[in-house]
Amino acid sequence: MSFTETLQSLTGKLLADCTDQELYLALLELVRQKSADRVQPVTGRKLYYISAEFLIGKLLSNNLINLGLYEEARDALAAAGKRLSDIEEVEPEPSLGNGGLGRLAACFLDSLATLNLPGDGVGLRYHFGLFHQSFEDGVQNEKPDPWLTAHSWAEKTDVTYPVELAGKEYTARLYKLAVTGYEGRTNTLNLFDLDTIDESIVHDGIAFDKTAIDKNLTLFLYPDDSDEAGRRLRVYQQYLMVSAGAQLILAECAARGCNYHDLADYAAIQINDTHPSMVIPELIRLLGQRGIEFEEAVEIVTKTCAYTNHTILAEALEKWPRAYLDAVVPQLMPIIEKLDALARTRTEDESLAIIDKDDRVHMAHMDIHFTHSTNGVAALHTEILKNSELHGFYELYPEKFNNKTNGITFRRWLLECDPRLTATLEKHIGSGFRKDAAELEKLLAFANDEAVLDELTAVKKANKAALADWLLRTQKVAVNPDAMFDIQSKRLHEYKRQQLNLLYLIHQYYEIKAGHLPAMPLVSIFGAKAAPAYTIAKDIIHALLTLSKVIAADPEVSKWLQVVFVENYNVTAAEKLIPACDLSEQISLASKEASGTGNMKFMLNGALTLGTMDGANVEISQQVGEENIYIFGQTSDQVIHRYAVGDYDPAQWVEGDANIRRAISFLTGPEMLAAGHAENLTRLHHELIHKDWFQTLPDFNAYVVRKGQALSDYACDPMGWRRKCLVNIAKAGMFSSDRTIAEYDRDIWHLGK
Ligand code: 475
Repeated sequence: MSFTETLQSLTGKLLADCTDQELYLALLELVRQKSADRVQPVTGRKLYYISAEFLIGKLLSNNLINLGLYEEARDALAAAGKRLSDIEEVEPEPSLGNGGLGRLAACFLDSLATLNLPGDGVGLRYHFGLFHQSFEDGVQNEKPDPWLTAHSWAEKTDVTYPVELAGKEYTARLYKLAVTGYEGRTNTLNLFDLDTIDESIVHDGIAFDKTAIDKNLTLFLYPDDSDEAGRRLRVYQQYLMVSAGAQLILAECAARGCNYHDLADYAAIQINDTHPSMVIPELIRLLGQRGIEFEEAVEIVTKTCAYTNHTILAEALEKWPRAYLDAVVPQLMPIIEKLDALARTRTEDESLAIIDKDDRVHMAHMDIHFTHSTNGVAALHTEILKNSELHGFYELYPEKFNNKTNGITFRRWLLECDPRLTATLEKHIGSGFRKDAAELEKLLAFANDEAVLDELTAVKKANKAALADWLLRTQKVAVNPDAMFDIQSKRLHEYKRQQLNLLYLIHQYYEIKAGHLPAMPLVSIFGAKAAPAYTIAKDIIHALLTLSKVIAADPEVSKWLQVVFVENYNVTAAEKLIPACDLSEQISLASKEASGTGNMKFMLNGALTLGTMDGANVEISQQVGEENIYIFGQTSDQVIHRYAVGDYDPAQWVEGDANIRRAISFLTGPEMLAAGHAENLTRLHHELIHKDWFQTLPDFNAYVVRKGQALSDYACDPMGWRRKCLVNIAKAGMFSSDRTIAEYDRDIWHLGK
């Protein structure tokens, strides 16, 4: 049967007569059948990547690519007058993650299946992913973001497990979502849910009654945790995930012949940050029910589990008040107490205890004591964990600490999002890079080949035109595609310093007004969601939206400068933005961004990085060489020192520097107040002058200079710029998640053995 005939047999009609919706469902069914053919039996150790988030994004095109069906599908549809890109739009995006941590989990699943490794995900089937963001009157507005339709990728199964929450029994149901590898096997993402969830209890945006657990437990990805009921709900969610997950793991291993004593020969469990940490006591509890004594259970669990840390920000390290756990998971508390007592026999250092003197349970501490591996996600991050944040643990267990620098799947972040670049690369270096990312280095041979550099420039130009069309269609803004496209897209957080970019833009506004024209017109594009309760983050969004209006209304400035804030940044939007970027903003305060993965995506797509020596920027800089990246700002040692001394006073920087003073004052000046809200602008102004916890001001001048350099290189040395872009693409190979996963397997998991 031809591809067209296969699709027609699924729809029961000629393709030309089908709606996009019908074609979408037919393709979904086809993917389902083809991916089922690639399920393989498991032998030896199998990985369970347990994570509260899997930011998988839309799956249709990704699955078609991985199954080798993309071109056929596109051509068959085209022959019937249909466009695959229109059909992609029918699919709702599953936004089952907040940002980096969740997207990393999705990339890892892709690489596991591609490398033919047995590795499944375990998580929750949230009914609504991360909220849908819109801007109303310059302010972020949140609405639910449904993705579950009658026909969804996640298939309901008959498998259920009992889970006891606050003394009451609930039934967790398993849903399975096929994870296709590129020319590889099919693995599974196991998502748990309750049958009793009631979507109709959501009201006024994303508000809902937080007490009715049977109705709300899996309604939302991370409900707002700014009040107590919300935080408790998070514990409920986490326990549902780990208890059902642990029961699934034990059942699967038993079915393969495991007698529980040898669990570590059958399973490797990766704990993705602390959200799944309760899997440790839960497994000990379940092993106990199966006749295994506490001491042996501790040993088995330690051998089976490993922990990844994704952040050093203190507020993100989970510490649950003991009273919450007593209320929600009383069955775990005796075990956690015994683990605390056992940990205290290994060290006298009170700061390494699991239960502290204020009766808070430190989830990360439990992970480090009772797993065999703790890893950071980029070289600098792991060094900071070892030398400062987790230094006491490192002294106690040096052998447990290791680094696994993050990576991204090139199937989604190159083949799918940038078909033009993929085709150009293939023409010159063959298609080996699709499976072996290191082959991208072959491109270096063309670093001085003008024809190839011209082709790369043409690709970027076409991608920028495509982004301009998309912005016009979806955001109703027109941009000049001949300007330099500068993009900062990531979650809105003060440590990521969108406010530094904001101050730069204000600075440029003044410079242009004073007749100091930049080398190039600049379009500065932002994409970012702020947590609903994160006031200052929302103020930064407001300031950027307001500045965008002020500049647009000023013909003198708008010729040179435009600020665009893309609504509802998600994976789908990222796939449009990244291939069209010239300059990638990775400007976190050094020491604060554990790794970053957007930085890798932009580089792979031929953007140059403007960044601090933070997270994986350090490794990017090592890969490309300092002449092919724009680095600025304080080093992590300087930052850590400044925090240690504790004498940072932003007011001194404001007093001592006329440019800083001018830029900050503008926030509450007449232009901004006329276009925005005094409350938000004043609060942000106050925060920057009196607190500036993430040290924006000490890096301001270096940032202005370096960004000016990038603009003038782009404008005045196009050949040099293009060569730098080529080097960035060629050197991106090390940031493939295939490399990352191979390292996890080599050092931690030993799968299939
Ligand atoms: C880092 N999320 C990035 C990425 O390793 C890094 C924490 C608490 C509650 C909810 N979400 C979180 C994170 O900590 C997170 O996303 N961390 C990020 O992990 C993957 O690249 O630098 O910030």
